[in-house]
Amino acid sequence: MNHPRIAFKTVAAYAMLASTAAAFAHVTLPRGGATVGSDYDAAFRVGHACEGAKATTGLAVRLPKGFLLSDAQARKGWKLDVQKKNSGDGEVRWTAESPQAALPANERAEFVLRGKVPGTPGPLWFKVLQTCDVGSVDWAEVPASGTSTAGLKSPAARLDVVAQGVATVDVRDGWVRQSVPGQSGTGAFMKLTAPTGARLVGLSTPAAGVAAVHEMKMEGDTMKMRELPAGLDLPAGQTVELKPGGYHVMMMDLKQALTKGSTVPMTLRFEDAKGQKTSLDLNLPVGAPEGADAAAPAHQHKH
Ligand SMILES: [Cu+2]
Repeated sequence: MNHPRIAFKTVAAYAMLASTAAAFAHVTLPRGGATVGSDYDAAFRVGHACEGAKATTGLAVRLPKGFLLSDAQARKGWKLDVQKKNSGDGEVRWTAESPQAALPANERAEFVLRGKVPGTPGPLWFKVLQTCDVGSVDWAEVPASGTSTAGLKSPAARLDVVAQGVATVDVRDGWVRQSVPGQSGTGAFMKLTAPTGARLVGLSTPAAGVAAVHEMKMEGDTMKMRELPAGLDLPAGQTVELKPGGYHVMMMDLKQALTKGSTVPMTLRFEDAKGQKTSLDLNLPVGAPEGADAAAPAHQHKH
């Protein structure tokens, strides 16, 4: 399916979005999750976050219920306080003992703790208070439904507890570009990671008559998009990004204008190498999230 005229319009709009969206250094855990009941090293990635601050001076991780802490890694020059509870919650706190030990704004670091994850699958949310020489950020927002943190200003760090032997696909930062009345199509974007490899073979949404995965390619001097007939390959452990100007979910025959702030339900269907089929229900927010272009490597460490 070629529709170059739409492509040109959307590309222009994307370029504008990219230049206005601010990069944001969220506190995150690595993708891929943890298997039910396993011992897990939670390595929190911390970057610069506090407005106008020069360094991060403290990090306090509130442990979610069901996560049984066994250990926390000490940091040189940092005081470690561990408040352990048998019920599984509690807190681990690192505090820089001197300005020299603090984490400079232009550096990133991992803060590691270890514990046992629950025996039932589902997301675990670790709320993290990041304290700086000036101000603090509480990474404590949890989505009202689903697991997408897109649109949240200061999301908690998410850990997916996954069932053993089930091919799961991690979906992050999903969003749908808003549309105006009369507009027939728009795009949806997200980051997909399949720990053991999979293929995105289909998708559907009640918001559009047709939804398909497209790629964008220059043909001569024309940007064209076309449907990927065999679906989108998700190599094991690699994050594949659907983003403006690249792979995207093309939504055609929109049922109505998609306004910023609303959400769009979408079902993704996957198939693994053995032919096993899984599906995933998402609720994608409409509107480019703050930091929508943060995935571009050049922007990642900037404030
Ligand atoms: Cu398209």
